[in-house]
Amino acid sequence: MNQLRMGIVITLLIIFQIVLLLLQNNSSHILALSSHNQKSTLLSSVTIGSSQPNMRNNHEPIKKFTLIADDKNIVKISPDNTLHPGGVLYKAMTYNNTIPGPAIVVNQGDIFQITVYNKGELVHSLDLHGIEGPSHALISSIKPGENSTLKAKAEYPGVFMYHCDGDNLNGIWDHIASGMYGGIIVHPKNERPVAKEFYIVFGEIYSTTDSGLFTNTSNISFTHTSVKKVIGSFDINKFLANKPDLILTNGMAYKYMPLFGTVSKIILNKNAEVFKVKPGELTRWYIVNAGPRGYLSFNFASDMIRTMHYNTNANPNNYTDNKSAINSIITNTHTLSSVSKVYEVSIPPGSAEEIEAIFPEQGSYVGNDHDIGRFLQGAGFVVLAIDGSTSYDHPQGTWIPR
Ligand SMILES: [Cu+2]
Repeated sequence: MNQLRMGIVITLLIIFQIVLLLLQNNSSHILALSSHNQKSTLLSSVTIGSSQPNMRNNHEPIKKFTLIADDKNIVKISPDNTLHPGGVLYKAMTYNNTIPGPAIVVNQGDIFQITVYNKGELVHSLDLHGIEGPSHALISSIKPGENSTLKAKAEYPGVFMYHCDGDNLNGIWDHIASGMYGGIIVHPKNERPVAKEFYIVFGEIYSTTDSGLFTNTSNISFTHTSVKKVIGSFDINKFLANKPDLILTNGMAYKYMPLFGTVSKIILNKNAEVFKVKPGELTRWYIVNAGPRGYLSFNFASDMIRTMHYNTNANPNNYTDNKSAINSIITNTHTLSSVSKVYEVSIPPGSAEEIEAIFPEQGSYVGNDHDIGRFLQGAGFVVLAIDGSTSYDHPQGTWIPR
């Protein structure tokens, strides 16, 4: 009986020891977590900086975005068509594996955070337009395998470009021309009417292997087992001569353009997705011209557009005389300051425009660059106004959340 009691006591002691050990392990795990949290909090407060006191005291949740920089993606930048037999491949540089990078969407007044992870072999970075101060607008020189974070406040409504600066501007030409760009959209505080909204980014390609229209640049050698594909990369001489090979719309030339011609057709893209809208509905377009060199002369054929500009420059502290200070206070609203109805708008490289349009009747309209050379190189997209269009039939990657 005593032996049985002793056995029970010993068993209980062993169980107690095991439980103790488990608890110790758990607490060290919790400790590790809390020290990790502490580290990131410290990092955050350093990033915020003392020049932005209103940011430090803001308790609203921070919107967080992640961009993965890479330079090893091979992308198809032209479909196989008459102009580019076999299609065109290019060794791109990307955020989140796509040209363009994702639309970063925030509301005016939001505090947001972007972390860039460098998954590539080169040094990458981030340059946000529409944000003031290098500590908020820039992440410079992230080495392969490393990451870095910026925090900013979205003060100015509208649409702006973001892009890679290479290694502190060294290589900025290559990195933008190879696809490291996208758009940041800041919805204004004063809510505008509901519209169907779209994101489109134009960008040029200067490729080492492209020798012009009607030339097959996709294959170099056929063996009995394989077809070797030619993959282009950045051509600095074409870039300096301002001679792009293709103009991409959201990462591909002719992406949304099925064909030219009615009587005599040139098929551009058998798999083209087109933009669909309802006749008479309000549509809003965030159009970025990533360049890196050419101007975009944007219009919708057979329609008028409205360009939306916000009054964002009126800080009374920046004015020295009384009159301009008073004027600036009156107009310091950050609201829509001018709406112009025009046929065409010029969008310089590195710039972007918020455009509204109503397509009045059923039919097909073409958003295009009226530099017709660039249009031939891919800078156009078809908009189909049809009654059956819904709020959800966006081409992939072009929808802008509210
Ligand atoms: Cu880069």
